[in-house]
Amino acid sequence: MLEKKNLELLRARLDTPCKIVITTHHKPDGDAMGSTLGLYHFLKSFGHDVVVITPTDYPSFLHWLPGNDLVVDFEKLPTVSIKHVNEADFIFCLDFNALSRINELGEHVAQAKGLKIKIDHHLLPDGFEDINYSNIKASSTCELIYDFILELGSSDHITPDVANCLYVGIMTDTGSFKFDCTTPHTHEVVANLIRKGANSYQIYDQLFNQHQFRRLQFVGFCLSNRFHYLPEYNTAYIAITAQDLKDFGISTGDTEGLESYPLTVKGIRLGALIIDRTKLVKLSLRSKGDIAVNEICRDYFNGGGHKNASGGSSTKTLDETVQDFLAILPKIKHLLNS
Ligand SMILES: [Mn+2]
Repeated sequence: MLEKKNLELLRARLDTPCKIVITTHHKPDGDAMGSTLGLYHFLKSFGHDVVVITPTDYPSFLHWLPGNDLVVDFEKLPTVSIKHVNEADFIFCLDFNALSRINELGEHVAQAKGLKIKIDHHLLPDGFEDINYSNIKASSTCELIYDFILELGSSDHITPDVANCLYVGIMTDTGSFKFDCTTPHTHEVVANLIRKGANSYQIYDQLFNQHQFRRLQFVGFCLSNRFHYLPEYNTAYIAITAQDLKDFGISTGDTEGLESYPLTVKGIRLGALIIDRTKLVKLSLRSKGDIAVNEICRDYFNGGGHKNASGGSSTKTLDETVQDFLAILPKIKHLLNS
């Protein structure tokens, strides 16, 4: 909930056209792009001058989103991006809780004069913002954007474009409504988004039925040759080499979804996807119940996220990173086997 003074301040200042920047975490996912573009269309409907700036590029399965062509990629257009950040009256920071999550763009946001509003659902925020609209119990940032719009009393500005964008983030961050974070409120929000014009079938089709055939072959290869099953620890992981990615012509977005396979095995409570991205080895951890993978990512892999879904990285080799991961298992065996 917004404090009354902040609600009044936002209502008053958003009443007259102003300059707004919306940004989100690096390598944006469905929730990051859905929330930034959903808020973009919402704010545009008031006549504001709005720019979405991403710290990096994002996967092509999100490029169909309305407004995609207007997104400014900081890595490609740093000067333009910095100018927008410096001139903005408002900077909305969505789906991240620490400026380190937006790379170098963070330094510019930190010193910008505009009012910073954070809307997010991650644990352990670092408090860089002026106004905080966060809830770690929310399924997604998109769900929070919906709540934020309602608190402003502007649900009549939820156009089909806004509704479609917000639906995307809720659908992706809840694993199509199957993760623990999916609440009755989540379903109420998506019901209203469908009423406002979100096309749930079309969104599903755009998100999940657009793979290249080689991507499916790659998934088959990983499940047959790169899948490791450790029943004594109720753990399974997939480790992918840089050469594997090369052999199948795999880009960043193509590995999306692989991290959920380990947990589909009966009895598995901790799953990892470990990929050698050449410069860094990236880890995506998933868990069930009380196994807090955000703590594992924070303590061992310079990362963080949600309790049951987190990410991190390592500067060591793939083999060394796998060994580091395996070395953690005996320490948490009591949790894995409880
Ligand atoms: Mn999110």
